[in-house]
Amino acid sequence: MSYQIETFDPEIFEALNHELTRQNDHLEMIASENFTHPAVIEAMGSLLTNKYAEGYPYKRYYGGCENADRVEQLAIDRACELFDCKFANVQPHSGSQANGAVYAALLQAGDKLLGMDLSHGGHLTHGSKVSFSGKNYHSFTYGVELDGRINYDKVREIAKITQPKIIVCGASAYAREIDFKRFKAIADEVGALLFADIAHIAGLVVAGEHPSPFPYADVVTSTTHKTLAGPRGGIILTNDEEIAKKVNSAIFPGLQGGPLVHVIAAKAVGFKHNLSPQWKEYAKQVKINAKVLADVLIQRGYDVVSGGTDNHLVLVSFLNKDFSGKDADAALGRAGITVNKNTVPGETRSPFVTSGVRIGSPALTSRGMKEREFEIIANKIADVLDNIHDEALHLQIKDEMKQLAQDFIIYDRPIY
Ligand code: DSN
Repeated sequence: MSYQIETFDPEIFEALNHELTRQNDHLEMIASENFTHPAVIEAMGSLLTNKYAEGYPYKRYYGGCENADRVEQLAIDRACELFDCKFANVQPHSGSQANGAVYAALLQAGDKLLGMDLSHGGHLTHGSKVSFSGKNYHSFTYGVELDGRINYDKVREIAKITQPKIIVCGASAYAREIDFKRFKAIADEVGALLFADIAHIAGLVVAGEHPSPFPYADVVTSTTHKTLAGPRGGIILTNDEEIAKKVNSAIFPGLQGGPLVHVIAAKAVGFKHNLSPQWKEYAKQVKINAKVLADVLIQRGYDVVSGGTDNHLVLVSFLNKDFSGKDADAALGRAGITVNKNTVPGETRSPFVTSGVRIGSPALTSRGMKEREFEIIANKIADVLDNIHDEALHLQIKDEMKQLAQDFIIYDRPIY
């Protein structure tokens, strides 16, 4: 098959082909990455990229939006059906944009927010001082205990002292269930709004494999590309009409201009995928696979934070080892297994070095891998970590992992 890009821009085409080889040959275990449905990629590569559609369906600032209206309304309706809520904004270009819009809608500059500390598994946009969320607002943080779990009594104590206007729950590196009901009770007690960022777990939530933030959270955001396996982008959900109106104004014209109509189409296609009966099986398998990973690593003597996982990821701590998360990330990379270095509870090293890695199951589960493959891979991860300086072994494992990966190919071309 030939593509226009092949002859029009051979340099980019070559990079795309190398990326196809990388995605097929390596084992992708970054917990926030996934393989999207080829139909999602088709929608993203469609002619809808040509259209300006500022505004919202049937209330646009430009003509010729009838197809954009249909596409966006379908995305909204499917998002509401999927998350069982009344209002959805599908225009955020990313999860960070979605979070920024929630703050812009519900806070004034300088207002207090309470979110999970980035180094404890939270997110930059949950109040980190290097992000707009910590620069524009007065942010406070809660964290996890040394056992890797949120202590809800402590969150309550901090909330009572700091009196935030909004409490953010949700995480990027937390392996246990989030108790939205407890967060809501704390928020109610201090008169705060509850904002749940479910970017990491949304794919599990919609399958009933993690409790839903509704009806507890006042507003919910997610990315669409992590466990949801859709296109790269964000969404904002709520059951509150007033909040929905404020959020819509905060996204457009507050923070963004023209929506990415091609990406909104891809979100709609992704939601259709999430609404299919097969999705529930997928989400179940994501959790089973993560648990196999945790169990094997524990059997092999590794310190799995919080002693296991309830979701799609496992955090492994090397606090008691003479190598860092950065060393482990590099060694696993040499072995064809892509993970990311991550801070862990009780961290002693810098955020660039860290004492842990975060390993996720969503992407390989999308490739069709199950318990058997995860057991093999988890043992290979342990082999690499046991022999962190043995580069020859890492390269040998890379060949073995490439062989394994060949039986689970999703894409046979870089463009759909
Ligand atoms: N960068 C994402 C993650 O890896 O969790 C969060 O935005």
